[in-house]
Order: sequence, then structure tokens, then C-alpha cells
Amino acid sequence: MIRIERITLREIRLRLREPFRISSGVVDERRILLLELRDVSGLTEWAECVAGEQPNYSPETIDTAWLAIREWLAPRILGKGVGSPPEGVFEILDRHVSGHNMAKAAIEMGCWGIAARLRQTSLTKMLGGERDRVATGISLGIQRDPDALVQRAQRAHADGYRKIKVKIQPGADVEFVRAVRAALPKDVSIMADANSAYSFSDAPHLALLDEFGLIMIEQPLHRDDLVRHAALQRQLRTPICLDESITDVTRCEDMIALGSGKIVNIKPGRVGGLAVSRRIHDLCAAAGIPVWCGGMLESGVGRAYNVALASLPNFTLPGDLSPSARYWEQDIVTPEWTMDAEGMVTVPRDVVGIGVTVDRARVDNLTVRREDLRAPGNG
Ligand code: OSB
Ligand code: MG
Repeated sequence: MIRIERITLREIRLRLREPFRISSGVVDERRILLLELRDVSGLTEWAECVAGEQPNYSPETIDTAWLAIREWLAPRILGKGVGSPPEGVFEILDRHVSGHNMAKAAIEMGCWGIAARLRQTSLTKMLGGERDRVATGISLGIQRDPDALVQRAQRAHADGYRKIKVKIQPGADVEFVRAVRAALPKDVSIMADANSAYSFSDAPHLALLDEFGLIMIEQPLHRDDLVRHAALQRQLRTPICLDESITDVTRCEDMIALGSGKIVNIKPGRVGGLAVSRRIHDLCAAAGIPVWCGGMLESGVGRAYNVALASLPNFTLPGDLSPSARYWEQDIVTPEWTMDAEGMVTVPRDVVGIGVTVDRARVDNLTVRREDLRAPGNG
């Protein structure tokens, strides 16, 4: 049994080493919502809400998540006992509260972190993760021209990344991918992520990507377009991977039933946390659908949850789990996340809790907003 008596919300600002551009927007400074949860026993653990600055990737933002956590979600958990492992926290948060998955996930994941600490074990073991190391890919933002993208891709390949993902949009797609494909050895795994930039009438254009042997194309169409993704998949040789569309287990069942995609990107924030992530993982494993762990430009805190999740057995493709230095001058955790020359990140299987320690002095320094949430009567 876990009983959370306080959740401290903080907003910190962390500048990316370089702006990250996707088809729906650009970010140069992350506004990151951190949660620090404290159990009645006095144990604490950190979690991260991955909502962005703008409602472009999903309807949520850091500001809507803050509101949802304070007004509707934290009161359902604070001062009340929840089970351990916290398999049922998502249902407690989800009943009669639609949407706000990233806000729900932040609390839910924090409960997993606390549960691991209480059991004196690692988050990875608590989840049933099996791997000691997870394979890492890089997600490269849209660049000014193909040459600039090729430079970044070559550097990433030399660094050891096991998958090169390039963001695309109309006007920055076929020629950009062609240039990257031509610049890298034949056996390098390349993929493209459109973040919903296309419509079904673009099918003949998207089919031009087939000649490059991409391992997948991620989320070409609108998040709600499962039927059109299925029609598109029938016209493409390249496997479609869904990201934005897969917001819960049912949506994943629909993808499988309709044939809307052949691969799933699992982001715990998008689906409401680790328990739902694991259910999607299990569903896909049973259906022969490979999964990989996506990223949301997380700090070292959110990354810890992603790495633990990615150690489950059906995460068979490299995740968007780049090391700290790919994003930040300096991360907020020690040790920082690193990647070896084989493109592998070590899973902290034997470290109690999430596997990294938050640099509290640095977080205090970066904090621009803070709010303590407590159970009523514990004020
Ligand atoms: O679509 O996967 C995406 C970042 C922000 C919003 C959406 C996406 C991304 C990424 C970043 O691709 C991956 C990473 O964290 O390295
Ligand atoms: Mg994506």
C-alpha cells in the first residue's frame, strides 16, 4: 500500500542545445513540469509531466496539465491508499475525467517510483523489465535543407545511434530522406516521422518514400484517422507506425483490427502512464506487433521512466532515448544519461527507485513556479 501525502509541482525551464522543429511547431526552451511525491513514510520520488509548451502534438500543455493535476487528479490520490504495484492508479484518475493523459501519467508514474522505493527495488524490476541495456535511436528535427540534415545524420551514425529518425513535412520530405539514405551505409535503420502533416490524398506522394527502405513511417495522418491510415498502409510498402493515434489500449486494438499500422510507438505520457503502456506492450506482443519507446524531449527524470519501460521484452526496436547531452548543456540528474559506442543505454536495474538522483539545488535554481498539493486537512 502507498499513501501519497504531498505532491510538489514545479515548472523549470531548460534550454535545448538546438531548437527542435517538427511539422507542427518548434521548441527551443522546454518548460518542464516536475512532480515530487512524498509518501506518508517520508519517502520521496520525482516524476515528470511530458506535456509541451503548445497544444500541437496533443491537446495538453504544461499549463493545462498543472490545472488538471491541481483541480481534478491529485485530490483523488492525496491521503488515500493505492495498491502496490500501482496497477490501478490510472483507473482512479480516469473515472469521469476524460483526456489529460499526460497529467494522469505524471501522477501514475510517480506512484510507480514511490512503489519501487518502498520495496527497496528498482523501477525496472518493479515493472518486470528484463534488459540490462536498451538500444537508442535519435530523432532529428526538420533542418533548413537536405545538406544540414545529412550532416546531423552522419554525426549521429558515427556516435553509434542504432536508428536515425528524421522529421518530415510537405516540402521537406522525399529529397531530405533521399539525401540521408544516400549518405549512410545501406544497413543503417532510417525512419521518418510526419507528426500528422499529411492527408490521405498525399498517398501517391508518400509512396515515393518506399524506394528508401525505411524501417517505418511514423504518424503520417491525423491522430483520429485510423480508417485512412489503414487505407494508406495498403498503398505503402513502408510499415506505418502510430504515435499520436494510440492514446489507449482500445485504440491499439482498433489499429490492429483495421490494419492502420504495423508498429507502435509507446510513450507513457500519451497513454496515461506505465500500467497502460504495459498493457499496450502485452497486446502488441500477442499480436506480433513490435513496439519501441518514444520520447518527448524529457529531462533525466522522465527519461528514467522511459528507459525502465523500454527494458520490457517486446521493445524490440531502438527507442527515442538519446543521452542527456543530446538535449541539454547539463541535465538535472546524476548520473546523466549516457550512451555507449554501440548506441546502448544502461538500465539502472540495481538502483533503488527511478535510477537517477535529482540535483535539488540545480532544480531550485531553475524553478520559476512551485505549488505544494496536500490532502484536505493536511494543509
Ligand atoms: O513525435 O515523437 C514525436 C518530440 C516532441 C513531440 C513529439 C515527438 C518528439 C520526438 C522527440 O520525436 C524524441 C526525443 O525525445 O528524442
Ligand atoms: Mg512521433
